[in-house]
Amino acid sequence: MPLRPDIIDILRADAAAIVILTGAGISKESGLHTFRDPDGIWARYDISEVATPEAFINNPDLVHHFYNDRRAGLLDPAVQPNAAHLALARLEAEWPGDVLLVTQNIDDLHDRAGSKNLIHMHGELLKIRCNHCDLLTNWSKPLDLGIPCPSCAKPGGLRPHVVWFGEMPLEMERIYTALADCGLFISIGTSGNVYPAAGFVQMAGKESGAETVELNLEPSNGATLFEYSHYGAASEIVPSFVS
Ligand code: BJW
Repeated sequence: MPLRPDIIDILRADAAAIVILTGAGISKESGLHTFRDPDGIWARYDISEVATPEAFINNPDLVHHFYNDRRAGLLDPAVQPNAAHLALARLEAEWPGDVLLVTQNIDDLHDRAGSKNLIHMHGELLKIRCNHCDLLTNWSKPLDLGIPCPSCAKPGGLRPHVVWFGEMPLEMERIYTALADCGLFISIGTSGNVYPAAGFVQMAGKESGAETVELNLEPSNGATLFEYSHYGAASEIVPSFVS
């Protein structure tokens, strides 16, 4: 259904709790690649070779190369939060009720834009963790197998702090609680291919009675599950929807 122009004002008056899910599309205009678009990351890499625990066991050098490249790309000074990231940070600061931003993105553009109540459900590119001692460390350099853990000093255990296929996304209990309590669920820049995130719209809408809105370049896999939708570039449609 086309977006109702007054919906955000009605919900603002009710101080409804909002849960926002973002995906790679929101960072596209900041200069980062999406995954499944024709020019996306999975057109250049085989998912099973870089984004599974088995890939890291079989070919850790390739997996480190993949994330080292993306880390360097994220740290390029030209890559900055765009108008959509900034609009969501403003919404959180100004909205009379709770706003939880759940991102599937491992970039830090929401953090840099100023969002505070933020969950990185698929991890963070600028963090690594040690498989031996579980230490989580901020990391902005290339990583390789030979680097010992800064805490336990053992080699070979450091890995990107990201969630691969078959691994449990982060902070799921907090996300499910927020979905059960929200009055509005907004999905932005995600193709709806990857679970459990692709199932959030049904939890918020059918199970919790929230209004559901999709803001994306094109209809996602789950487009028919949303009550309202608006299609276009995130940097244009997100600021105009939330302000
Ligand atoms: C624009 C735009 C512009 C372009 N403006 N828009 C059923 C239930 C539960 C699990 C499964 C299930 N069936 C299968 C599973 C397992 C699996 C899965 O989902 N597989 C599918 C392929 C079917 N899921 C998992 O393994 C997950 N773990 C798990 O399920 O644990 C058990 C569990 C069970 C029950 C409850 C809880 C847990 C883990 C998934 C890990 C995903 N990891 C990746 C890579 C790691 C991080 C990284 O390297 O970055 O995460 S895959 C990749 O896809 C990445 C992304 O976060 C994720 C989603 O991609 P996203 O963001 O949607 O990007 P695209 O490219 O697909 O879409 C971009 C969109 O933007 C497009 O629509 C464009 O049109 C649009 N766009 N420009 C606005 N300017």
